[in-house]
Amino acid sequence: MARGRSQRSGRIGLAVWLSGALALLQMAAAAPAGGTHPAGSVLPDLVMLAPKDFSVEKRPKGKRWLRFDTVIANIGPGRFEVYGYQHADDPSGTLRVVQRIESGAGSWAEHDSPAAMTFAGDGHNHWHVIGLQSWILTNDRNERLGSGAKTGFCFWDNFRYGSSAGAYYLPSTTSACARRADSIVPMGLSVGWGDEYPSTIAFQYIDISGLPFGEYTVQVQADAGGAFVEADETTNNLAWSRIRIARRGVTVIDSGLGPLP
Ligand SMILES: [Ca+2]
Ligand SMILES: [Ca+2]
Ligand SMILES: [Zn+2]
Repeated sequence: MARGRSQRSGRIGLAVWLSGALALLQMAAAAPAGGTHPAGSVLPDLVMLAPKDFSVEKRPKGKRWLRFDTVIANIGPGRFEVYGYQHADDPSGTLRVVQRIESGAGSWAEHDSPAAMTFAGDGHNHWHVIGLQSWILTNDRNERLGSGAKTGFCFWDNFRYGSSAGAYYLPSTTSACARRADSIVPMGLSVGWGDEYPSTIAFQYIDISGLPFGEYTVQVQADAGGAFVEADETTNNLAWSRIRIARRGVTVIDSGLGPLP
């Protein structure tokens, strides 16, 4: 979620951010989560909602960005809670990520995740988990034409998705996405809460420069790298919207939860 729109990070910062993010994604793919957690653990379950609020932003030199809104949510039964910490073996500013899993009766187990956190890089002065969401643009033959510009995600309870309880994970109360006094960086999603990324925030787009007007599909996935343990790791991590991009704008033809039909 965006909290600031400052654009202080320059071109060098962006380059570092992108190369680091790619390397970390490869790490995540090489070491999927599958570690142990106690029997009876109460796991989170991440889902994506169908992308929405599409528009095309015209950029200098004829470039065009397809912007849209994404929401990741936790439908439970357990909380989705992580924290980042600096390990002495890692470059300064790249945090390892631990998933905390409710193991019943108020106790928690800690599960090393192959994910990583990095700071800022998108103009936001907060920490992000790399690779929590992935987005691709495909044509009607399901060929991949583009992917999301945003690779880091700071998440907390800002989109109600079925819960009647109040938000718990917040920047103001749980220091979500900020380094606490004890130097860890916590993030989380309560059961029945999600995190919304409005279409206007930094890097919330797929570059469609050079693509003709026509029909396309935007597919979104939570935890594509398998970094986090969930109650359901499969189809509910996916969602999609079929869109028509025309001179006058973008319309949604159809959308759905789960894999493409
Ligand atoms: Ca899931
Ligand atoms: Ca997962
Ligand atoms: Zn951010």
